[in-house]
Amino acid sequence: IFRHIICRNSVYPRSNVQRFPVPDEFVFWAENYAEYAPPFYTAPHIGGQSWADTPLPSDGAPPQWNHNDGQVNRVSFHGDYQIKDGLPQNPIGRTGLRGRGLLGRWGPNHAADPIVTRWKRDENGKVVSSSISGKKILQMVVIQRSDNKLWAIPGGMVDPGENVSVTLKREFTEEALNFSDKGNMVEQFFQHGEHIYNGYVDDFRNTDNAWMETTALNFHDENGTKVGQLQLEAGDDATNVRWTDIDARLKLHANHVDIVKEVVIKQDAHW
Ligand code: RP5
Ligand code: MG
Ligand code: MG
Repeated sequence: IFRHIICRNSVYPRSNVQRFPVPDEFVFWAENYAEYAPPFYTAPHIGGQSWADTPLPSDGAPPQWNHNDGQVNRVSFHGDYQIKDGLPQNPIGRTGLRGRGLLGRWGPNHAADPIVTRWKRDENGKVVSSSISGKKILQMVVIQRSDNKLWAIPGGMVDPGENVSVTLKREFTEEALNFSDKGNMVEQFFQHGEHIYNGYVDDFRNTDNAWMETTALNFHDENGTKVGQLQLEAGDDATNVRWTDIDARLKLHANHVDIVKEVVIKQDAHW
């Protein structure tokens, strides 16, 4: 069973709040952890933001937990989550921190991750295979995140009322093409995605009451003549962008490598 790691035992990002230590054996809520006393923290700057919920607990009507009202999707891919003391509970388990931290929503915060791939080619345009596995080498577009400096899938949050298919193309255009509209080719390219993953992301911002979930699709440029030949340019919250070879040495933000690995299996590529 999956246990989150990245969202435990560290100082919470952009703060000096130390998470309460959560050893492996106490991650799941079902394990009794009597000493557990995590601090409560919500980053001050998210107050009043249009993309953020209002503070909890409050006297007003609570958000519609486990429900999608067409604007905000509060449904988790992991089934109905519990509400404890008025706050939604992380479906994977303890993170050492209560509150929302840097996340706007209580409960699931839905993101979308476009995995844009092409085959590695030599200078003559011939596809390169690994001398070890004999399999073709995949390349993908990665961006360097400005918040933690880690390379990552160019993903982002689903805006209120936005269809995930729109988020996938929008975030790629913002972060890897610096908002430049490359016209119909990119539009067409993003209409043919292969579904890869729906669910929890082990993101460094997760808390006991707010967590990231994503929808990841693979957009593959088989001949390298579409997005595979575009000039990339980092934009928005990305400080760098590049094509990278995919293999067992790849290190990415959160547990993005687990998601990328699924693409490798589907494409029967070198790992
Ligand atoms: C990740 O954070 C998700 O998988 C997605 O890539 C990203 C969304 O957050 P922002 O990039 O908008 O910060 O964990
Ligand atoms: Mg973004
Ligand atoms: Mg992003």
